[in-house]
Amino acid sequence: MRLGTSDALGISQPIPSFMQHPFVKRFSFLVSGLFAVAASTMTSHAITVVNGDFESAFLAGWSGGGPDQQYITPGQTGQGLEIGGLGGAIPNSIHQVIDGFTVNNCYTISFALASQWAGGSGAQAELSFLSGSPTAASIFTAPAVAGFGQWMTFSYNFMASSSSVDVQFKEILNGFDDVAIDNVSISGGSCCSLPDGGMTIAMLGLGLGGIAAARRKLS
Ligand SMILES: [Ca+2]
Ligand SMILES: [Ca+2]
Repeated sequence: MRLGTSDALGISQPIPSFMQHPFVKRFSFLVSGLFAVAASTMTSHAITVVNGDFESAFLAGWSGGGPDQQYITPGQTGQGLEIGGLGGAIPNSIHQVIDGFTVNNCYTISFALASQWAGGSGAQAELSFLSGSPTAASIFTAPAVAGFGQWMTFSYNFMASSSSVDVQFKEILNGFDDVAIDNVSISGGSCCSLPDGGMTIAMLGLGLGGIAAARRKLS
């Protein structure tokens, strides 16, 4: 890898002045490695959930649903989507293949849920990854307030094992109740809380330690 011409990402960059220092030139392989690691930890891609706020046309961007399976509801903001639909507590689902992920990076998906009937302890939705992520499914319970009267925002961390992840929300039978969803969004693109993230930080530390050790040897 040649410094100053292109980095590991193939992007041309000017040579920083400190790169001309004899010490830095001698141990450029360490510095370049450090730059590559730093670049990988800072890489972030915008992740777009199509119609994540459900303000577009009915079910635009989402698959798996249909008329009499889902309904537009009052939302957390604007309008939301009732996942279960007709009659109450029908385990219907919606899913969307979302692109733009970096493999082995972790992300946070956020979404809001509300109950239609609040006949029990609150309507429930299961979040699962049909493909593109090894992260386990999880069930979330909306506030037990009828008429979609109270929304709660949830967040869940997951790892991408593919550039495309198929995200599904499914109604879970929890008494006679239907769950509504709104404001699905995804952020992140680094691995801070998962094992890979720890390894990246450790590698960064090793890189800094290596340079410090080399500096001590020189002096
Ligand atoms: Ca909305
Ligand atoms: Ca219903």
